Amino acid sequence: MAPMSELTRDTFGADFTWGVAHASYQVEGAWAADGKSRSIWDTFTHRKGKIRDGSNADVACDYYHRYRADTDLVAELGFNAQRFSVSWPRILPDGVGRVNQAGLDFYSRLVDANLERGIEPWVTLYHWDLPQVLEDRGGWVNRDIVGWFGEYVARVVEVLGDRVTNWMVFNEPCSFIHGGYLSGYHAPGRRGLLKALAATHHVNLCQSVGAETIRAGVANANVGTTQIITPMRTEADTPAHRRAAAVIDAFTNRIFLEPNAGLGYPVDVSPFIRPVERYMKNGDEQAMEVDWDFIGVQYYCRLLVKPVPIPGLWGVPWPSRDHRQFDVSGMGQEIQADGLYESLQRVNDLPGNHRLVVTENGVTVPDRLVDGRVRDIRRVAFYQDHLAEVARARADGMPVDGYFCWSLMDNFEWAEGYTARFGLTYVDFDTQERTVKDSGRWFQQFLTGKGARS
Ligand code: IFM
Repeated sequence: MAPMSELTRDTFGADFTWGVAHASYQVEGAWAADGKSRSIWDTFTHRKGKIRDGSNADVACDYYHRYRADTDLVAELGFNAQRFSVSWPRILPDGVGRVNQAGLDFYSRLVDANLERGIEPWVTLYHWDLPQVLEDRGGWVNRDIVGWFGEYVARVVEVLGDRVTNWMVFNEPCSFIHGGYLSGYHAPGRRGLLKALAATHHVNLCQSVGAETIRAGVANANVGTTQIITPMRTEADTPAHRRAAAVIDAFTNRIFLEPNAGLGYPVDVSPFIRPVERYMKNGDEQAMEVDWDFIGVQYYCRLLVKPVPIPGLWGVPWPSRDHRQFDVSGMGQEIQADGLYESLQRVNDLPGNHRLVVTENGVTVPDRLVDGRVRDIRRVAFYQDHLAEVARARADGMPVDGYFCWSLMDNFEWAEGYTARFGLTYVDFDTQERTVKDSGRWFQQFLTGKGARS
């Protein structure tokens, strides 16, 4: 593999997309402005004890009001794409039916702000902020959501489809289903295997409803979705370890990747997956198949899996900090760049002609603003190492044609609140002042040849 010092922007080709990513609830704030209704995250964060620092995203980065200046920053740093998500409760405050024009207007202005600066907007339709009114009707556990979601997507596409080409249906189904419906660690805070399996199936059906609705409304659409890919490792190579890793892998990766690729659910791997069949109707297996233009690969870490004493049934993912051989992020995630290559390869190996885009990759490290500067050298090294893996994947023939940093700026990190900073830009959440970190300047230098700090 070529060391990063030998890589330049040109290594990735002239058509490569260089972007930054963020999500509505994490940055927008304006939680009750201009006709928006509550999302499940508004409800969840306003409950005691759910968020590590007791915070919420009522204001967050105030991107709803500052998106123009923030989009200037995207351009200044040399990126040519900005990935953002649409908040369903801004568009349809009742979940379905009545349209909130002010909500649509916001995203329309945001799209224009990108295009005026020569930045391609990449739109995610769902990044976890379900309208609370729909959660009250069962949320992702209720199969009616397939129709609700189709209606929502159609409303967004009608307005943005004349200017937006690049679409992603979901952000990381595994994260919001496992967090929201299995462990209850994320909104809406429900717990239970059957709830999680029902939600998984409905999301998989919505993947194809979303893709079809976009294609019906947008000429030349580039249609994808995003998946978090978590490679599994074991401490030892025993049958019990391998079995545990296979079960966790099926639950975490395969159950979300394979149905859309026409491979069905991996029900034979574990009796904990088979109950998903309770939620399937005739024709669902075909209905879930999607011919993606691209699949967005999101990679943060690998997991170390240990078997637990229920022979052959289950395993436990275990953060690698026990392992002591890898650096770990501020959230205890193993930093191991070749896991990105492995993740790309895995998605590339699925049936279909999809291209690959790294739609999220980034790290939280303990940032400190000292004398107007954040010297986040570990984040710079992280990006260099991971970009080298993208270059390696391309050199080996994988069709990877874009890379999005998570994230443009520090923002609300779900249950971690504001304790975990992922940005290329430091945000002072009291004043809303932005300070580009050394990692942002490194990207600027890499992408434009100007601006790096010594
Ligand atoms: O902040 C999240 C994002 O919303 C989804 N992917 C992982 C990021 C970092 O944890």
